[in-house]
Parts: sequence; C-alpha cells; structure tokens
Amino acid sequence: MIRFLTAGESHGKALTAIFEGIPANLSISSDYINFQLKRRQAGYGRGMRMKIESDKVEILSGVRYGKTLGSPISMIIKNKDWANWSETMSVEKSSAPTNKITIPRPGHADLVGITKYNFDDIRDSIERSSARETASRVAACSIARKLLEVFGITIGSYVESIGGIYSRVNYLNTLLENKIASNFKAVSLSNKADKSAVRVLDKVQEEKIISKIKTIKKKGDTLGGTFITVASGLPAGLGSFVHYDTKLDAEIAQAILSVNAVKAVEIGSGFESAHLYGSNSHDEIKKVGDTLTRKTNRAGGIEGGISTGLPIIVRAAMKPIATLMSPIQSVDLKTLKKVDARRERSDFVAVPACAVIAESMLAFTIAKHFVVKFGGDSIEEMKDNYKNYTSKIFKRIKNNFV
Ligand code: EPS
Repeated sequence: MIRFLTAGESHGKALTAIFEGIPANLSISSDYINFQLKRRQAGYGRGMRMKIESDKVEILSGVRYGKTLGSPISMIIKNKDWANWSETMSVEKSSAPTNKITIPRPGHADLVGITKYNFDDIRDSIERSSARETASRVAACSIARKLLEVFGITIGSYVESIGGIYSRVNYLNTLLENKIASNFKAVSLSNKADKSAVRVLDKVQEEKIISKIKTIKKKGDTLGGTFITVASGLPAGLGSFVHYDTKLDAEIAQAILSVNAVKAVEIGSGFESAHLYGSNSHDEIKKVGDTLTRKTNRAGGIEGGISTGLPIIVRAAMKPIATLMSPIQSVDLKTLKKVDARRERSDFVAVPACAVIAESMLAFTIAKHFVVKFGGDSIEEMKDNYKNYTSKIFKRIKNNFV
C-alpha cells in the first residue's frame, strides 16, 4: 500500500511530504521532481507569488545513489516568501503586533475555517487551505508517476476551457471515440499543452483566452475553467467492484475533487452519457489479435470500478479563484457590518496549474492500485508479478471459456 502526507503553511518556512510504500530500486532524482514542480508553477494568469518562488525539492530520506530504499521518502520545498513572513508566521510566541484578518472572502475557506477551528484570526484558515500545499503533493506524487513510467503508464493533461472559451476542435471526443494511435501516450498531451501559456491545444483558443484574462485582470476579477486528465498504458484489472472504496473511478473522483477549487469531476462521457441511448453510450467489445478491447472509450477506461486497459479519461471543472481585487460582499467579523471582502495578493487564473496537480493525483491513485495488484518489495519483484499477470490475461480467458 502506498500513501503520502504533506505538511506546511503557505507562508511558513517550508512545505514537506512523506511518501511511503514505494518498493526498493526505483530510480528517482530531484531533477525529475523539479521538472513537475516547475510545470505546476507555470500558466498565464498566476499572481506575484509565482515570481517569488522557484520550487525546488530536497529529498531527505528513503533514496540512496538515485534509487529508492523501500523506506519512507521525505522531502522538503522551502518557501522563499518565508523571509517576508517570518514574524507573521512565527512558530514561537511573538511579541510583534499582528494585524488580525477579520473579513472572510466568499468562496475561500476563510469563514468555514474560523468556524470549525475556533480561530480568532482568518490568517490561521488561509495558510493551510491555500493551494500552495499542492506543491508538496506534486513533489510526492512524482514518485508515483515515476513508478508508473517503469511499466509504460504515462499521465497527461490539457486545459479544455477557461472562462467559457473552448477550442473549435473537440479533442475530448477523439479520446472518447478512441480515435487515437495504438501507441498513444497520455504524456504527449502534456508535452503539447505545456508549450501553450494556458496549456490549451489550440493557438486560436489560446489567444482568445489570454485576451480575456487581460480584460478580467483589469476589472479585478478571476476565471475558472475545465481540464482533461488522461492516463494511458494501464493493464486491465486495476481497482475492484467489491467495495465502494476500492472502485478506481470513485477514488479518482475523490483524488481530483480534493484539488483546491475543483467543483466537478466526470469520468469518460460523464454527464453527456445521461442524454444518450444505451446503444450509443456503451463501448462495443472486439477481439484484436490476442486481446479483447473496446471500439470506443466512452467509459473513460473504467467499467465496474476496474480499468479496462484503455486510457483513463477524467474531465474536471475548477471554479474561479475566490480572491477578487474588485470584491463582492462580506461581513467584518469584528463589527458584524456589511463590507467588501478583503483584497489579498492572489492568482487571477490557475486552471493550467490545476491540471498539473490533477495529473499528480491521478498518478497517485493509479499507482496505489498498481501496488495493491502487483506489490512486492522491489521493482524487480513487481516487474515479475506484472509480467506474470499481463502476459497470461488472454490465455486465462481462453482456458476458462473456449
Ligand atoms: C493562494 C494565494 C496565492 C497563490 C497561492 C494560492 O498565494 P499568496 O497568498 O502567497 O499570494 O499564489 O498559490 C501558491 C502559492 C502556489 O504555490 O500555488 C490561495 O489563497 O489559495
């Protein structure tokens, strides 16, 4: 079983993570993780904070000479901005005066946080609820991503829309109709999207989006969007239908909904399938050589909570960033009077980053099921288990039925 925990406040000294359960002998380097961290920081529409930070991981344990040891992997990412916050975020009791934050921003965790934890300063809610935490998730989940790569499983994403601006080309449909090359690698989507400032696949759409972001920035507003996350190269048989908490699709939905500001997740044709006839909603089964596959992939690579072997396709929606420079209405908790919500340095759009974080959560969830199915204490043992299962899938079906 693999699992990870993160710790750290947005303006604290550092973010940390501990990843446990990865078998021994997986090659991993700080450079590999830093590449993913850099991708998470990119995207037109980010705020001033991203100009301060250049996230770099330091691996503290669990790795020797570039290979995992099977022991917990701990890592740290220092917050450069800490230098400007050491008084405000002091761990020890401080005599310095603090300006307590008393006006909650609608849509942020400000009000629910102080309500739940009985804080007397909204700063105490802001710090851990901030999407800054996702830097440690991306670092930790890079290890899961690396594990999957050993077995030919890659993960990719692209931004489908920002502020309601879509491409004229519906690439999602190409995926759902399975009109992709047999050697399709999901990472190729990211390789293309990463070349765009807003991680879209269409130049005309990109220009329209950037122009809209410029306009809303001037107005002090923010935007959300939708994005597609895909995994390819999975064997059939990850996940299970036996329990609510072992279904692969349910776990993926939970993992991606946990990313800050994500409000909806669809697998495969999702909501659209509710309008279709069964006859053009499901994926016909066909035999190709020594495999059984599907003609289309409207199920998004999962049937009955179990991977089919076709790409996993997840669509998600991110709401607009809650911090507004032209704020909407709130209540000052000190006076209980109606006021404008507090302005605070923030991003205007973070959908491109959100898609990278979703990739990380997808990698983790798939890796978790991969380890459950093919577990072992070393990569070599896992490879044997994987080969033993995958090389005999068709043979077993034939033995049982033919
Ligand atoms: C965030 C507010 C901004 C974002 C932050 C999320 O940070 P700050 O308050 O320091 O300007 O930039 O995201 C990150 C720092 C990050 O690394 O993604 C918030 O309130 O959620």
